[in-house]
Amino acid sequence: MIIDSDAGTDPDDTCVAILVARHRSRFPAELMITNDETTKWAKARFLKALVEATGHDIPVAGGLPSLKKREDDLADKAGLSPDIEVDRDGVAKIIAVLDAHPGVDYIGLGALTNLDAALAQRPELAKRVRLFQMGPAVAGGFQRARAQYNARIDPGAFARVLRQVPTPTLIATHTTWGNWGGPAKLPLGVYPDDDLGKKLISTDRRDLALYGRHLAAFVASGKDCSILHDPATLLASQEPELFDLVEVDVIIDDQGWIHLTREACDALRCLENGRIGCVEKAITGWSDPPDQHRVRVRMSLAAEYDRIRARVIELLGV
Ligand SMILES: [Ca+2]
Repeated sequence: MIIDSDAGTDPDDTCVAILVARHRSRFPAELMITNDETTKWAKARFLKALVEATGHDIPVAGGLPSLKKREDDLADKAGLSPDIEVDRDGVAKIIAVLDAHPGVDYIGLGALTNLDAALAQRPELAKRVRLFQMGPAVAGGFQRARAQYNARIDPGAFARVLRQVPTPTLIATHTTWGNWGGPAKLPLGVYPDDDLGKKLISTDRRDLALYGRHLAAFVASGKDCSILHDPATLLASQEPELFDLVEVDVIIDDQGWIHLTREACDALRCLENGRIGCVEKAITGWSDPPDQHRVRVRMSLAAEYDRIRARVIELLGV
């Protein structure tokens, strides 16, 4: 397993790193690599310190710097990323892990810049990648005007990787499906004043305390909560029964949107009542997708929010 994370902005990646470090037999990660990285490797420094705080050991390496050339991130500004040395050869390490195994679960929690670079060097390794990717959003079914963050940060890399690896699993949860007037408190949200948030902010455990400080900094930056998108994506690799998954053909465009093909719309319409609520707007407002490469994907139509949240809390050992 490889975890490709943009830890240091939204604390949901922080949660994943703790889960993986504490449960090596369940999540056999051989590498954590960073994407959307800063020019000072703040994300790798943060992840390395976080893994160390769990009392376990997983190799951490910095990935390619973000196209945005950002100097720091939220965790760095909040003083959570110590000035330590980190490996910066993440792409070479991805290749080494893929070379060593016939199949590797690749947990994509941000941009796909690193995997794209690895596959550009060694395209024959694509068939070994079992990709579980958080996002993206379906065109016509997302409330925001811009494509989902993980896809738009490096949309070329995103499209190339999804076209190369065998049937990627794309995990969307409530906000990625559009956030059309959902409940006031999101079921996968971690709020500073809910049961989990309060424990994180008052804990003595070093790893959870870092998560709590990160959450506090995130909320202070203007967000209501951190949503457990990334832990849900990690769980999808081991417990797919927590999701309603369907296999369809889609088009990935150059901005990071996915478009349903006509055949995908027809197949989705044939599903039982209630299963396609999350893509209903995309289906009713459907128009011809751009004429590009078709990609077979497995995408989530629903997620067992309460079970996912309970599982995360159990595995955190809060
Ligand atoms: Ca992330």
